Amino acid sequence: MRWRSTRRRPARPGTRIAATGVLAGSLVAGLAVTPSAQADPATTAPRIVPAPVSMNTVPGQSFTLTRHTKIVVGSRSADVARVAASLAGLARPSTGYPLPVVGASAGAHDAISLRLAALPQLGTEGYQLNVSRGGVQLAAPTAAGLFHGVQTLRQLLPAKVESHSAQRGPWTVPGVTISDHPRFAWRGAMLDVSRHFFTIEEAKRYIDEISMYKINVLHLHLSDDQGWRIAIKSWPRLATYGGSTEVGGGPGGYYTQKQYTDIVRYAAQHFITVVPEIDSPSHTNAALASYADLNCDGKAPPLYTGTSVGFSSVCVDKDLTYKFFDDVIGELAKLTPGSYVHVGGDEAHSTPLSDYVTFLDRLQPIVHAHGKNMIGWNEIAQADVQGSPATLAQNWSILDGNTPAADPLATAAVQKGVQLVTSPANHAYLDMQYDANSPYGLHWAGYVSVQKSYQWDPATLFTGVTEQNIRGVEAPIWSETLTNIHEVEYMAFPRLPGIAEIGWSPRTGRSWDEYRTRLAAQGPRWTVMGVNFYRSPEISWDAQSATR
Ligand code: NGO
Repeated sequence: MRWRSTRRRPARPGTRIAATGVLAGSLVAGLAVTPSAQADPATTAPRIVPAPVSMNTVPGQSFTLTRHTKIVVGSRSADVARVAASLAGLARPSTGYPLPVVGASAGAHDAISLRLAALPQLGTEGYQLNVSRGGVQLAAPTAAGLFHGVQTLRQLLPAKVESHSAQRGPWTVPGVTISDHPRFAWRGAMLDVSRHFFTIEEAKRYIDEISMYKINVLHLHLSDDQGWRIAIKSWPRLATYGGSTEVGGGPGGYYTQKQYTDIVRYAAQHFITVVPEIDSPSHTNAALASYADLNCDGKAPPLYTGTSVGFSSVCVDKDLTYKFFDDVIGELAKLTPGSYVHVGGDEAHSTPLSDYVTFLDRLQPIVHAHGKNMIGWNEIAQADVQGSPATLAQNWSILDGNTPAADPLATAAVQKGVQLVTSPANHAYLDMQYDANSPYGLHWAGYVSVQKSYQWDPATLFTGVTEQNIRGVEAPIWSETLTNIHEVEYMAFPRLPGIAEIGWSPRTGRSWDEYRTRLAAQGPRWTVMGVNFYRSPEISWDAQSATR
């Protein structure tokens, strides 16, 4: 696609800064902002990621929190009350203010007010945020919208609001009017907990971090050759034996069903839907090692701790194989409120194509029988997949990102009415190294700089695929080289917010030069939060980001 560079024309104070022209943050009143180490909050349009659909800055107006400020909940809804509580939980420790959560009768003066409102134009996740001298008014059609609005409000407050200890104010929110809603319904992040296991605390920390950028899907890659990570009661050895190692031979681990439910619930509180993946028919060595009967020759292979792919396959001819997936998907479906189960389907190099198609054609009805829709990696488009019900194919091809290319699997999916989730490996794979000096990561899809991770668009990846064929975007993070959440953070930040923006913000007006000035403002926030981010030299980070 053709990237429009930021149009640098002067803005009058109060100018509407909308995505159809110039995105928020690119302009100072009367001055273009160049990527700078420091931005003066008094004169700069707020730098929000993902960029809101529209933002008016209101000069001369701002709201400063005081010890009398209250959080007013204007709707009787447990979900809204929870969103209010999360805002209070964030801001109380750092401001030192009581910030009581109170009902609408307390009045809206000196308050942050949250209320549900009939605003159908904002869809199921949008919100409106108005900041004026008297307070902050946040309105949305759903609690999810209010939650996303709170994430924007966080970025309007000084970075130190993220601190767990009392900080000095002032806690000033600039005067703005924001109207915002997402471009795509699916804005995902994938965590591979199979190659290396990540604890529930680590999974929750990642949920905290991705939800700040309005990600709404957490895809958990729960099984692979190196480890099975979810307890299945009808096949207990999957977890106890198949989960007992990981890449490099460490002890691995698995989630009990109660722990998995805890992650799902925690994600839901952040308006994130968990999509569990059981990879098949390849990437199944951990299962094949756990149960000899799943193998065509009846012999269990040893556990695997290397990093090869595509060597394992379930036995497509055995009925037991389908009983196995029926049991596994059945248990998982009961634990998963979201409507999707991911069945993998990638890199089945040791499964002949006809067997692969037979397998997928039998697997899809099993997913549907348990009341779920199916998503798989784009190879599933070779089978008789059905767009109705809403099967999805997750494309992970290497693509130019700016010039549409013919992609046979994407074409096949779309011809079957299947929508795409786009994860181009050379742009969206967060496990790719930034450059040759990156201490972790792979580079089979090339090096993925921050700029490269941002400069692509889902609607212009493929020839013959339009925006209507696309459900959204997803940033996978595979963990062959990543052993803990700090290493995951280093790969995800600062690239994940850019993928989140591609999923949320309008396409028109996005430009790298403008984006990098907004991204620079995230550095101090992550520094305060203790997020281990890569201080890429591509970004002129705001000063407070440097300290470590
Ligand atoms: C590929 C492969 C995974 C690897 C990953 C590493 C897909 C869909 N299958 O992506 O097994 O872990 O690359 O980047």
